[in-house]
Amino acid sequence: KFHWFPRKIAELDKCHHLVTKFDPDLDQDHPVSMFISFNLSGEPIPRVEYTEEEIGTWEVYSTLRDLYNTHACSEHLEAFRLLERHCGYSPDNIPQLEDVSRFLKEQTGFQLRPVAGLLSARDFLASLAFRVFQCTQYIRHASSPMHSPEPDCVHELLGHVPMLADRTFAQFSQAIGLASLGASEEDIEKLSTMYWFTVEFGLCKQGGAVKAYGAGLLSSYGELVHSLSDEPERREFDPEIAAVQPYQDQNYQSVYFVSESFADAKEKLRTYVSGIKRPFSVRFDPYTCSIEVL
Ligand code: H2B
Ligand code: FE
Repeated sequence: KFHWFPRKIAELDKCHHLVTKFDPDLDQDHPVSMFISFNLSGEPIPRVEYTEEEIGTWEVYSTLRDLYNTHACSEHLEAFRLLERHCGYSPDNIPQLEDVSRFLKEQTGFQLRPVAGLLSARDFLASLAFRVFQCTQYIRHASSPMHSPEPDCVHELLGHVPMLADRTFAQFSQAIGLASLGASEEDIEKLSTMYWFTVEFGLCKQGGAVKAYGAGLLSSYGELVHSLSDEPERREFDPEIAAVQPYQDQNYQSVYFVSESFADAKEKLRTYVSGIKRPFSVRFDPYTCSIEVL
């Protein structure tokens, strides 16, 4: 007997279990709470009119943007330029998820779906199997513009979105999602830890240097600097090891994993996933956006 999982994209409507409840005081002024539960039936993602204070918080954009030139991987930099040209990415504008989702759909087939906060690992990973990224639409509180304990649109739009525009990275993300479908609690825990050390805090080699591709790094000025400094330990990416490595969610990581390339990371992930025991295998059918169970 295995855990229920979505087989059609519409069933992602059942994958919206929030892990942490919103602080009701913060929630009130976040218009997103009114439309968190709409489906993927092709309706556009509602546009949000952000307040002046919120747009003020978004200005961390400029500080991060400057650091990307030396610290971000080339895939991120390249996509960022396109997002600035086509999706309203700029220091004084918070891009709209609908515009970004359309862009990603064209680049890699990924699409965004607005979500009200931190989801359970199982639900979050399941959506990746369908190339759906569940994305917050609200912005961190103005009192701490440089840090957010939960995902917010600074983290999603500056960290995750540019990477999801890369073909190989998109395949890597979907592969983690497919591996999670119907997996045991223990395997979900391992996949989610591996996700942490790659998609969130991963580093990669590029032209003789080490660069950042993890969204947790690319949305945090302090940790981005720290990750490439002399302080932390850097190890070669090995999914077996990354899946059980203890991690920090209160402080900067003391260990980072460095991939040779996304193609190499994808290949290593494939080997790792083939060792996960499930009484069935799955395949994504891109024509129907559904999961075939074999
Ligand atoms: N939920 C949301 N809304 N955004 C995320 O980035 C996220 C999540 N990441 N739930 C997940 C958990 C991640 O930490 C892994 C899979 O546990
Ligand atoms: Fe994230």
